[in-house]
Amino acid sequence: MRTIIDSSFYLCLIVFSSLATVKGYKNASESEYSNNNQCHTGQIEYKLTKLEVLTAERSESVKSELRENNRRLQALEWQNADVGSAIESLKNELSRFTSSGQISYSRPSSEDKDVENLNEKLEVLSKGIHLAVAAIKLNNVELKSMKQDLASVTNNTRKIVADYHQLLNKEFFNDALVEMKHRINVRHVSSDKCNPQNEDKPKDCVDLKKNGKKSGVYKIYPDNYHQGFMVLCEMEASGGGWAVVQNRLDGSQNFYLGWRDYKHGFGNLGGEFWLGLDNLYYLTGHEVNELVIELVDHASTKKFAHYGSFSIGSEMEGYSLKLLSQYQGDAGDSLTYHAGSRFSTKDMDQDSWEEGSCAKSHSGAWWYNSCDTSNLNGKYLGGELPDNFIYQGMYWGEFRGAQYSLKQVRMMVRPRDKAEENF
Ligand SMILES: [Ca+2]
Repeated sequence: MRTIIDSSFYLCLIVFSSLATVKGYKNASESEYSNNNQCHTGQIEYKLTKLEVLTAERSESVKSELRENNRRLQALEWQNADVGSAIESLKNELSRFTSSGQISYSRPSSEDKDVENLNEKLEVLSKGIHLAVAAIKLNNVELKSMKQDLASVTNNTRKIVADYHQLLNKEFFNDALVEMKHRINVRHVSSDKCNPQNEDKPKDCVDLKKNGKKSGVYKIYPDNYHQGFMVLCEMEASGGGWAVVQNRLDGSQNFYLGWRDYKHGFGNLGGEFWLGLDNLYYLTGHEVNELVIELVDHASTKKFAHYGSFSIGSEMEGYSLKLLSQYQGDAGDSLTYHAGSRFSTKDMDQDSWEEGSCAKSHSGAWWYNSCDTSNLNGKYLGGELPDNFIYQGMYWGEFRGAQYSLKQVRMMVRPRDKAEENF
């Protein structure tokens, strides 16, 4: 019983220390956010997962202790029952013996003294048995109370384990992180509003175009990312005011890269590059954008696909293609199949193909479903491809099919309701 109570107390300690740890993480993370506005979600999530595993192991050990104690209690009950039945049979034995003793009173007087002694002994023995029976009754009462205690401890432990699981599940932490991020963003936005200098800063390429800027690389400061980042703005094509998200034109940049590269962006804004999923989220995550994709094949045929509504989710949402609609163009729609899918890379499989990885299988990184009708971060292979290279190239299914690697691709976004000229 003592062990069980100790275990419960220990589990309480774990829960409270976990709470304290969560609080600690929260405070630490918040301060990191405040200091440099960098989201260390990955690191925090890793620590939380580790904590989850550790505490789950501890809880399992408490449960196993409880099981062991239940087993011991059961054994004690059985033992007690054995003792009870042994005493009962002894009592019967004694009663028979007493009866035979009483019969001996009618025997000759020379044996009277012996019989008297025998009866005295029997009396003592009988008292002893009564005492033993009383002790057993007491023991039974104690056992009953022990069982009640054990049930109550088990019940409490179950409640603690349930509370603690609820506390430690990932959803809880994700919610906490999202809330933290939101609060920090709000703080930054409000501090931007208090700072008149920020009012003049361009939030996107449309602002720069309104200020008469030509195509080129500029630093922009989206509302939800006050530190800003560099972006290539296209001011002439398709009405201008476009932020270029991806540019491929000669195969000089390797695009078969991992999650961190796609998250932060890579390449040269003056040549081939991927702007980065974080930046794409800052541009499109909080307001509806337009997306235009320009495609050129090796015969210099130019096509385009335009989507009137486009937005991607945060890293927490897997940078999912959460809004994509209103297609128009002459290239055909080879992206709607991917709407709603999360982004996948060779080291981060978030596609809908359960048995394998689309990113690995098709040598790219994309909003793979299971798997693709376009693969614009696929290999830069150059034109028609042999059968065994199907889906491997930088392709757009509706334009030249999956067995053709295009010559040039450019993806661009701009806020839908801000642009001066319609597409
Ligand atoms: Ca998969």
